[in-house]
Amino acid sequence: MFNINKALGIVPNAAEHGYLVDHMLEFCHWFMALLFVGWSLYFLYTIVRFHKSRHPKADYHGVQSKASAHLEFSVVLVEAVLLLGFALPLWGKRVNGDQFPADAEAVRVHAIAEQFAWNFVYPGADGVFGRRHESLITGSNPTGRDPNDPAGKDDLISKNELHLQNKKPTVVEITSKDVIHGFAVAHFRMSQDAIPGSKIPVWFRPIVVGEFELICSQLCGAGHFAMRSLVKVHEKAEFEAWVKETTDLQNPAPVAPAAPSAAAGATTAVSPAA
Ligand SMILES: [Cu+2]
Repeated sequence: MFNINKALGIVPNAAEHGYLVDHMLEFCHWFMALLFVGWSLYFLYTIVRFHKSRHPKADYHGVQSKASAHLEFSVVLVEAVLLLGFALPLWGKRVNGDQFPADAEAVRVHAIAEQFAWNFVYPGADGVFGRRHESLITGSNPTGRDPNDPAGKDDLISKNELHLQNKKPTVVEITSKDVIHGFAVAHFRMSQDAIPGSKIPVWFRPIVVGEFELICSQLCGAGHFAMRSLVKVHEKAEFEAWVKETTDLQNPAPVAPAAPSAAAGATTAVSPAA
């Protein structure tokens, strides 16, 4: 069937819940197209039907038939069904805390917006985000990480690159350092404002491996147009490799002290090539 969403240039869906949004959009577009054609035809009809040559004198009683009232009522009914039957339940499902994936089974990221960039923080190997505070934010500490919190020692920071694992539920907690920004990924059919002082969680499950674009969806200043970020959805092994590589780069494991000579001899014994 002819797909209005596609004809209007919607980007392909890349998130599990995206099809639900697309179905609703498709239905809305068909409904609006029907209304547009219907009312346009009615408009043309009235131009002819009530032309001055046929009605030299105005009729002060107006329409007697109830047809237009019934039509208006049906339109309101369809709109109510759209809103109460589709839009609100879908929204409820997306924001209901009970339906969020458990921490252990999700990729968790904190997204911190600023003029004009995105900082992403991952909890690192311990799975715990370290403390952060806005008073600690400096040029070299863009996320305000508290150096005294051991949980934050292994946190990973990625600027303008959001790395995700395909098929794995993802929870992003969104906030902002300065003004209101918007976290919007059209391919994931999602958009959520980033509000200073608020931490707003969203969740989704990417289902397509590839590169997508995250844009700021709130006019946030002179550099707004450039406030975009790469979203890279990896296969599991590739994602784990990225985590390891970033960990080695940002939080290298402390170098082990030189082994005593006896141990060195043992190593030589099992590995003659060395
Ligand atoms: Cu912005």
